[in-house]
Amino acid sequence: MKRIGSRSHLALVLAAVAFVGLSACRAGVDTTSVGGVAEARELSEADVLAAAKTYVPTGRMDEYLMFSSGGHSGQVLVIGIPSMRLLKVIGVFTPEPWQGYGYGAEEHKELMASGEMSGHEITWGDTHHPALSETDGDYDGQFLFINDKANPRIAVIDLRDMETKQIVTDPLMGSNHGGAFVTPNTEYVIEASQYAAPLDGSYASLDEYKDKYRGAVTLFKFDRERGRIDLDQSFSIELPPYWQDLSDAGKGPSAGWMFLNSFNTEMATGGIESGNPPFEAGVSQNDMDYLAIINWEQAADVAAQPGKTVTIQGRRVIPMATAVSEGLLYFVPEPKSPHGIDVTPDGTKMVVSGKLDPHATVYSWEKIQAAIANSQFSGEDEYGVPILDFDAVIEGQLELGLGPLHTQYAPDGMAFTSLFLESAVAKWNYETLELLEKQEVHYNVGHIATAEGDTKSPDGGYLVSLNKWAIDRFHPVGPLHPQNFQLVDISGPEMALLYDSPIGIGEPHYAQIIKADKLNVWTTYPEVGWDPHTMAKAESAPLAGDERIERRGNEVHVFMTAIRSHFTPEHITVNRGDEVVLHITNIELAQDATHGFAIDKHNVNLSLEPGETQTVRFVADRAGVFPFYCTEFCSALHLEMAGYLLVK
Ligand code: RUQ
Ligand code: CUA
Repeated sequence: MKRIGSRSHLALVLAAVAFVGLSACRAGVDTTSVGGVAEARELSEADVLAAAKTYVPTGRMDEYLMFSSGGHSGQVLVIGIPSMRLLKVIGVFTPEPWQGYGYGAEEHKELMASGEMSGHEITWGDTHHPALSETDGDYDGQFLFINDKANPRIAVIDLRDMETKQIVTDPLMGSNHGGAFVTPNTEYVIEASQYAAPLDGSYASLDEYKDKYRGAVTLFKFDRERGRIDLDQSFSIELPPYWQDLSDAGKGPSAGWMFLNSFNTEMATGGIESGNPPFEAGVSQNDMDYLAIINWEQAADVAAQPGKTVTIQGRRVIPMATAVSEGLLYFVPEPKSPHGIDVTPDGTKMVVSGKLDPHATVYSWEKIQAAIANSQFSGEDEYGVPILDFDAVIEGQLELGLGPLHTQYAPDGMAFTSLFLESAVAKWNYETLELLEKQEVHYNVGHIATAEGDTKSPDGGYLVSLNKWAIDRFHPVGPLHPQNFQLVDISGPEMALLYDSPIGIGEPHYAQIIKADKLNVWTTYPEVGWDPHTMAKAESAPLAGDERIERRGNEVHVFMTAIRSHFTPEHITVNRGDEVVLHITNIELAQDATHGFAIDKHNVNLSLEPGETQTVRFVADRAGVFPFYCTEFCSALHLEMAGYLLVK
């Protein structure tokens, strides 16, 4: 870390601004002046400056919001920048009790059930890459998508209420990684497989790897009106059994195309226990792997033509041979075990960095197009995919340092690349291919995110380094260390580390940072009786005066309202074996007047936000007396906001 100026110099500088007249003394420390506090806390001038740049006084708001993956927590984190304050943990693939997500509401049960895979209920996810929806290559603040690497799925979050609305599965893939990424107008949400497996989900021995195992990329069609992915309009493209990694969509001149890198072009199958080379060695033999260049716009046309696709596990798939014959799929060599692929803001260049190669390789879109037009191929791979000539399509290579992974952008040709092995961020210019500076980070940086960094007009200003290890940065909390998000000031000629932000759930991978004023977030639901699942007022929502209990055969329907500080009704009496259906509306529209609804010993807990209505259905299978109560401290008489479920 850079330390500017000596302590005595600092004291002089700060003494000038100190509030001398009223200084109070605590053991000889002047706690009423900046200089006194800085001296007592041993803060350098750079420290005080960093604090001043990140401190957001009470009542003021952050300039940006960062949406970060929550890693294997399965959730999404919302963090303010520059304060780095955690604002929300959005329940996505994992139940989240405070939000009542996955604890009783029928709507959430359906959502969770839609994420079942191979007949298993899955209650976690490994979220890697959040993607904000875009309009004309710019974040539009409407939706957020995120992938689950472990169980190939994509979730859709509506940014009006920041709640998960949809989970779709990708049964073709064994696991996924290259996504979520969106096309410039969010026509498609893209997802690519990682570890190859048979697309039809069947068993195949590893001896048949080259024949039966496959990769794939799926283009999920997004219906912006409905705010949902439309599986009927979605399709996949079959790929060789390389392990696909990250992807990015073209923009500007490269709009309509996408880029997807891969490793394990060796098609190693591991087996250390039988004396075979372990994956880590087998997968890293080739000096070059392949960057896939895919014409998604034309692929969408091909997918719509009769006879051009096959159906596998209910999904439309363009076979590899068709992708080649239709000119949808090309490869270009990329150095060694690449990880990140990031298209420049103007869409003219594609930057690839390889874990085992110290360079950033910069491809020219113009040269790629020319090579495709002139069939300038250096050969084809084992599956007949044409390989463009490497030297014909690169703009150049720049040595950045050890273990370059991911690149983010700022204005004026500035690029920032994480260096995993060096624990540093390299700043360079992608126009002139000059390395400008490096900033140490702590430690083992994976992704980095810059403000509006994936748009056609990045803002610069801030960079967040999402570090894999924290080691000595925080007070120990046991062998499992917090994750460390480090905020870096990139507004000046030199980068400056501003803040360490421990994250108590892991392991976050990627994040995107959006200007806060682009978001249009609701502070209450628009109307009383709102169903966040359909994003409309529910016909069936009980309103004030509608409260009642109706028996329909074995079903007991309870129409309940919640308001500070009571539920109506307060007594629910049923017989053992009855099916209880609770319809509950929070009939208040006051900001922050959220009521919870928990039934003891039934694993039910709802969060009824202002205006919200929800339904819970369960069988009263045990006789007894079960209090129910509001779990949010909503008023002075919150403890009185309770009732009894009496099961006879
Ligand atoms: S990963 S640390 Cu995006 Cu899943 Cu690179
Ligand atoms: Cu409602 Cu406490």
